[in-house]
Amino acid sequence: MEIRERLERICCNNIAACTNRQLYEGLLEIVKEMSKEREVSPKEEKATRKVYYISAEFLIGKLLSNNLINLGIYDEVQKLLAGYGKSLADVEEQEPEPSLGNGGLGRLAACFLDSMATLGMNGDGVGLNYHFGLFLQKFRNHLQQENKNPWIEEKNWLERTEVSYPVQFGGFSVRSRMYDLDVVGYENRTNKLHLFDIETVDESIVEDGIQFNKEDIKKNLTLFLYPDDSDDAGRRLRVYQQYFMVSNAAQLILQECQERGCTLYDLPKYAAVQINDTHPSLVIPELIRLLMERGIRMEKAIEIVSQTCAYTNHTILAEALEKWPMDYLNQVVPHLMPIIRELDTMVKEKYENPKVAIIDKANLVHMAHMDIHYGYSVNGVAYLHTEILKNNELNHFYKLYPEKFNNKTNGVTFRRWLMYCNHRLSGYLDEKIGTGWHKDAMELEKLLKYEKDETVLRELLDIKAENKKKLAEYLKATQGIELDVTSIFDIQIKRLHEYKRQQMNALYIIHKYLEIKAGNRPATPVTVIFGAKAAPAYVIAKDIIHLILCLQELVNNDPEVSPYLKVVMVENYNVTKAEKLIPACDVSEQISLASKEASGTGNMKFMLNGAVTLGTMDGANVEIAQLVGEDNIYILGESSDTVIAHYENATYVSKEYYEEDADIRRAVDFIVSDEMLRIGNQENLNRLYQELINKDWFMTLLDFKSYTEKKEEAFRAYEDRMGWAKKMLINTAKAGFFSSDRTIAEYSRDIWMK
Ligand code: 26V
Repeated sequence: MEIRERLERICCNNIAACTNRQLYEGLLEIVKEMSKEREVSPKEEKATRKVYYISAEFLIGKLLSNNLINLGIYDEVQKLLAGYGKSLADVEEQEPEPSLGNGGLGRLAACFLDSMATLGMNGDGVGLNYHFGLFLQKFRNHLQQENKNPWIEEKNWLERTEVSYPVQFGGFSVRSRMYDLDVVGYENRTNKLHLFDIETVDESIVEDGIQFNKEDIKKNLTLFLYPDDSDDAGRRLRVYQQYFMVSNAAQLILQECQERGCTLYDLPKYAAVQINDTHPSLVIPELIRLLMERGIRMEKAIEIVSQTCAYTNHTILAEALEKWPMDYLNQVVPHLMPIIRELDTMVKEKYENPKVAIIDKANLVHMAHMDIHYGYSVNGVAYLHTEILKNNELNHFYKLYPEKFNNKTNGVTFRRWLMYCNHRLSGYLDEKIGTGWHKDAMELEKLLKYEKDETVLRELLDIKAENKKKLAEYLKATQGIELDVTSIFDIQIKRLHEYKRQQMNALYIIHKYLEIKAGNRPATPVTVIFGAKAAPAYVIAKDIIHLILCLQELVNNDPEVSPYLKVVMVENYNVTKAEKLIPACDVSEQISLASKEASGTGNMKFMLNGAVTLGTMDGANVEIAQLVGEDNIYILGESSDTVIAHYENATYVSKEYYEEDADIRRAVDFIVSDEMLRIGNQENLNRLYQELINKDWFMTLLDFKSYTEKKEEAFRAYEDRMGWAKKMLINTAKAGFFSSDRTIAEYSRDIWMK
């Protein structure tokens, strides 16, 4: 049946009279039906090894438009609605965004699911059905406020399934329920994202903001993503969540394998389990336990599981590498402890070095160590990151198992991050180089032949200008902020963390503000845009948000400065906002302290959409620089080697930079100036000031000088519009390598189908 007829049936034969809500719900049903038709039954399955991508986060974003594109009916639906005076964009506004992730790691998992389905692979995601996901951010009195973020409406994308498993915790047990989301590949098969939940969850126990009783596991287990882990109860709840997730995953994997005729001894032939960071690491002892329960002796079970599980590392930050106290594990999963102890004993018998032990002297269980010893692959997420793992962070392990280590540079799905979010550019590329790039991203290189074509370069500038206008309208409507669309849009959007150094960007704003005050006005005005959520218990990150919000007020209301410089902090930054911000960006801020950003994926999305990177030699920026060449990227700051040496020898002293450089001192002192204190809070601003001078663990002041110089250089280059457009073109043309289709093909070749 035609889409129009189907929609009419749902909308009582009168599409023009339908509300956007009705249209959304109607399209949701149609898309669900159509995705079902693309499911592959186990019998038709070609590959015997199925991928289970287990992850605590899947930052999938809104699904309607993405699924329409992947089903190949986006244009048709858009035209159909337009014919009745309706706008698909307005209909999309009806859909709540599921915020089932914190940032890059979760969004990567979502891109990977898209690519697996697009490449026709048999691969599902397994995670948790958080009812409120990541908190909803509001700004009040220049501070971040956290609120719950419900997304599961009566009509939604989730399908309740018949699958339900018992999960045993210390002292009590629960029953799970599996909900499925369809993962529609681009013009290809439909896979599943399995999200587990329990039926006793009680949304009403959430008090003001995001507070709730952390001890009442049966009521709170799947309420929030990463509940505040600043206290013991919060941390324990994370262990409950993690075990609940992996016990369900393990039971599902064994059930599906057996349904496909696997003897369990053959498990590695039927299943590849990818452990996305250490949150799902307990899947290793859980699978061993379940195999033993089914009559396989321990040694054999360990061997089977070790050939089934592979681990991806996403960070070298010590505080993010999970180590759980034995006390917690004894309480939450006592039945796993004999297995974990045995795994540790085997390691200790084989290797003397205490640094590779699973259980350390302080009785902490190192989750990554368990993954490396008892998984068959360990991968980093960008070239530099994997090198640092091999040569520094995980060097002891690399020496033991060099063959397990491999790199898989991250990627992003071009369906969402170009075709959907930037219709104008995507359509223009189709005209110029054909549509082959939709499936083979390397075809974007065809654009290079227009490098010197002034008409094309001008078109690219026009498209960017239109996208900037559209963003300005959106920010005006949603946050009441006026943007100068002729200004340079300089954008930094990512989780708030000291290592990402939003504070360095804020110091630049102060510097620029004072320069403009002194009469040094930029040729083209600049708009510095931020979007970031800070973890609720991360005090300094929240102070940095406070600083930015105070600067927004100060700068934008200063008539001497605001014609030349504006500051915008976008509220509740999420996938939907990223989709609007990225196409409108001129300068992409990727200024992490070298060695600390494992990869970054925003950097890839910006590049693809024709922004020029201003960044450090960190994560995937290194590969971007290699691809586009030094004329088409602005690189600043010290190298990862220098930074690593500073940490090793404790040679970085921020106060020295503060005392020796007048510009740095002027900018840092301004944080606690009278102007700022009139707007902001002494406590927050002073704490941040002290932190920068006395600690600055992530070395902001180290790169400040180089940063301001490079940023000015980039802004100067922007004046040559044709020269800049050429840089934009080269960035888009060279972005093909960063398609998650390429990344997934590599995972498949080197890890899953090996
Ligand atoms: C986690 C935590 C949790 C506790 C508080 C501090 C903290 C700091 C960082 C993290 C990061 C967890 C792992 C993660 O999200 N890594 C990101 O993974 C992306 C996909 O591979 C990658 O592009 C980012 O560079 C990396 O930061």
